[in-house]
Amino acid sequence: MESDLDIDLRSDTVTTPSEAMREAAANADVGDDVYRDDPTVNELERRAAEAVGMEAALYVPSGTMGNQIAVRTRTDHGDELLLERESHIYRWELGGAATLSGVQTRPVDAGDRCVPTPEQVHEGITERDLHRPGTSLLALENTHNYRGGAAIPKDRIDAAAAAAHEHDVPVHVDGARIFNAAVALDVPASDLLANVDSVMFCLSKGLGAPVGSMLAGSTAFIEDARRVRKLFGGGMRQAGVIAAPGLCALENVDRLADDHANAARLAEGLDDIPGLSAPEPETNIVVVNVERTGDTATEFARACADVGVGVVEFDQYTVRFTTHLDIDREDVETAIDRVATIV
Ligand code: TLP
Repeated sequence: MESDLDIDLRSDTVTTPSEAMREAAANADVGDDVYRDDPTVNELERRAAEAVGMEAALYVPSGTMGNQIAVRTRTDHGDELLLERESHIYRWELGGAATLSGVQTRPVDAGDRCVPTPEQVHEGITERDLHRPGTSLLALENTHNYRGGAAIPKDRIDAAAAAAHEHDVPVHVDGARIFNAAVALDVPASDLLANVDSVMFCLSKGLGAPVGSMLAGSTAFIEDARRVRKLFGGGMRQAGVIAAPGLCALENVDRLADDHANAARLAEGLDDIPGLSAPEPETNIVVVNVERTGDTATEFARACADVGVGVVEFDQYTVRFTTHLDIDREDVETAIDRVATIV
């Protein structure tokens, strides 16, 4: 089913590949990547690892698969995975940690801090004994999607990671939008990740690639992760065709600042509409509370779709608007005007 949304703010995943990306795909040098023979994938993995300051990286079909490979690589059946209550891995990955890795998840409510405090980490980690399973991974998220694209500063990540490391528990970051965090905080992504053990980031979100995510970490971790990717059915062959647009996507980091500025304007305009409440966003995600309009999020999202504006519902009374590469300032102003007509 094709979309009639001419201003599609449902997600930053909806971008279509640029001409440069299509050309790169058409001209990519390829080989069988399961034999590690694809020069374009190899180059993407090298550049991606460099971009996040890790030793090695693995190209995976999606962010979900990248996160789930990290969980499976780090855990054994019956272990515990410590994570945040509103994290993507916990809420939106179909319980994959349980079904694919057989782990028990232990959610912590970090509130607006988005990352558990060191005290919460110490308290949340269980040491293996006769009765208790033992924690083998802490997962964090940056930016934090559900909490409005919040960009988590380095000191908060480092504090949680240090607490986990005291128990020899490694730390994975779901950095689907790590470069949005880096741009918003004006620090290199590698600084934000300097004290964690692995990161997944998406090429297919704000960076604009049609498909693909990267999992990065130590060389030994990525070797293990490569086997798990195969196990999960993610071993790809002449993947250079899709990795080539991914290489173009790595050039789109700095321009994320435009998406953040557009999101700020969008939030301001929506917040001015009586009945809507839209706090100032830190990155490209605007979470709007619609309760005072008398509509539920479902009704509001449907009304937005009727005027060609795509949004997604988050909760009973909250909807998410996301800016991206295919949305310019004029689209933002038009979206605000159209939403004003339906409230
Ligand atoms: N999130 C999607 C939806 O699933 C909600 C979106 O439109 O934002 N981590 C985070 C923080 C994410 O937001 C997402 C995608 C993923 C992982 C999964 O990535 P994909 O969709 O590539 O599997």
